[in-house]
Amino acid sequence: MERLFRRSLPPERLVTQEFARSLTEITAEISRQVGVLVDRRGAVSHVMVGDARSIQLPDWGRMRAGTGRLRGLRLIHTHLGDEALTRDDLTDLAVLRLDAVVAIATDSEGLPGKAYVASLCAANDEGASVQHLPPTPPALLDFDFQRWIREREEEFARTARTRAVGEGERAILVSVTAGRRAEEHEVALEELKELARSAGVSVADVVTQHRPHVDPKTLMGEGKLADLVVRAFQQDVDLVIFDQNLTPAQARNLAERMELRVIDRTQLILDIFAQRAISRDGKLQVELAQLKYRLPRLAQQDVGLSRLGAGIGGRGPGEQKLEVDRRRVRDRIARLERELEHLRRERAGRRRRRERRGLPVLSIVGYTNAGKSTLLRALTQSQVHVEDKMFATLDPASRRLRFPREREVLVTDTVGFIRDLPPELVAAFRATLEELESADVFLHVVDAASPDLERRLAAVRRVLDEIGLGGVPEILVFNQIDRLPPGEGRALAAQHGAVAVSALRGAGLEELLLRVEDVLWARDGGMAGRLGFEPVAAGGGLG
Ligand SMILES: Nc1nc2c(ncn2[C@@H]2O[C@H](COP(=O)(O)OP(=O)(O)OP(=O)(O)O)[C@@H](O)[C@H]2O)c(=O)[nH]1
Ligand SMILES: [Mg+2]
Repeated sequence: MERLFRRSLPPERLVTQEFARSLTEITAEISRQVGVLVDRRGAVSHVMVGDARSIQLPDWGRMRAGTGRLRGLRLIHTHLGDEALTRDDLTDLAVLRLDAVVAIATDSEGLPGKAYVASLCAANDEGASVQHLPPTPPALLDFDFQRWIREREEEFARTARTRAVGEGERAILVSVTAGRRAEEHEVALEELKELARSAGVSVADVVTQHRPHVDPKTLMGEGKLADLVVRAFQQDVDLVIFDQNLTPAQARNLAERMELRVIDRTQLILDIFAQRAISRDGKLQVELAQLKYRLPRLAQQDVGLSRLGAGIGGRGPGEQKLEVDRRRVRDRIARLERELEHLRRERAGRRRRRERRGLPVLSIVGYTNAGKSTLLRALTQSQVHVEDKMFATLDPASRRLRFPREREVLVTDTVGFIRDLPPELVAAFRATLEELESADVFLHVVDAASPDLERRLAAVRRVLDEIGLGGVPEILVFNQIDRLPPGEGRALAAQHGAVAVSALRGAGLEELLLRVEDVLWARDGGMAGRLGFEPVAAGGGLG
């Protein structure tokens, strides 16, 4: 085996008959695969022995090649029989960005049979990223290897350049489910795409897997994971986003297997929050949520590193540095919590003063992107920020709204809700959500055109319940009815006892205001009766 290290190839050859033979001879002798990694000068840098069916490459976690570039090493190994490249071979090719992978068949006399060669190429329109050469004996692989590899690298550099222009990060979205119904799954994926778009990430590809049980280590099965690795290379993505929340261990396993940044839906949402936060409160809350999310992951990283400590990877942050990191994160969390508590008290004071002035508070709540801010704008002719992105609003905004008879209310708009938010995240936004505690009535805004309406409604009510505000009176507002066929929005709203509006077009607002008056003041004046108001649920005047 040692002597393999002393072998070398002429720099202009991918492989030679003689070189191949030195590998197949050993393979025939020991009935195991034998492989070498060869650099561009033709020198052997690693020698590996596998078993009869596969061969393991050195673990290069930390030595990842830069994007758009090849590693400058090719894998030349033997197969016991005449067998094409395996999925493992192709995965190694993609993950390690090898110059090429060559499998040489070993014949019954221990001589080289055909060589199977694959190399990476920039993803073309057909999506092909792996190029196979026709199987031939190694002796016939006599093209100019140096030139061949140079052309490939130039092609990579070209595609890397074209995509750097005006494009954000690219991601593959992944969803692995067990048990969820197909239609529900579809909706969840659409939402994930929407979240990605809101974060400024472009979606290169979507991969889904449905299995009886999710794998506790990596969620997806071995084969699917290997496919994902190849696709990630093919699409030249920067990261992979899972719809399912990943445990720290899963996130690490996946990142290690793919040598790519792997995040989950929660992290994506946190990222959007971080991009949006403007107020001091908002910024502190996002940072707190991010740190709380990171802390257990730091601990996890530590376990990983001590395991790797014996071998490669000793150059990474050591045990001590991580301990320091963890302590610093904990200190920072404590500081942020103190500061937020201080801001919270200030806000509570402001709220009390407001309450003393006796203004009723109407809080707009609802799923993200339902049109809450648009409704605040429409009701109060104000210029709050509206955008077709999830979580456009992070900081609460309040505006006065005047009713007849000198009556005034305060309308507040705040961060939207979303399904399956981890409790830590909700906790981090306590300060903002507390704003809702002074609400006399919720205007619960629903995007009536959403295919997912019922679930969104339920998700919002669940969060309100969780923060102890499930008992506050609610006026259900079915917004965006202009996006539905005429009459449909109103009918749908009527089914749910909701007011149908189009905040954007200003339709249905009068009915909404009447309903508000009714809920706020009916008890002490019978307002509704006098204004001739009829509840929408009864179908009065709508449709
Ligand atoms: N067609 C139509 N679009 C609307 C209506 N109301 C809001 N929109 C659009 O929906 C998108 C989201 O509106 P926002 O008011 O920002 O929604 P939001 O609920 O405040 O969203 P977040 O703050 O992100 O939670 C914007 O593009 C609005 O123009 C409506 O009645 N009809
Ligand atoms: Mg908003």
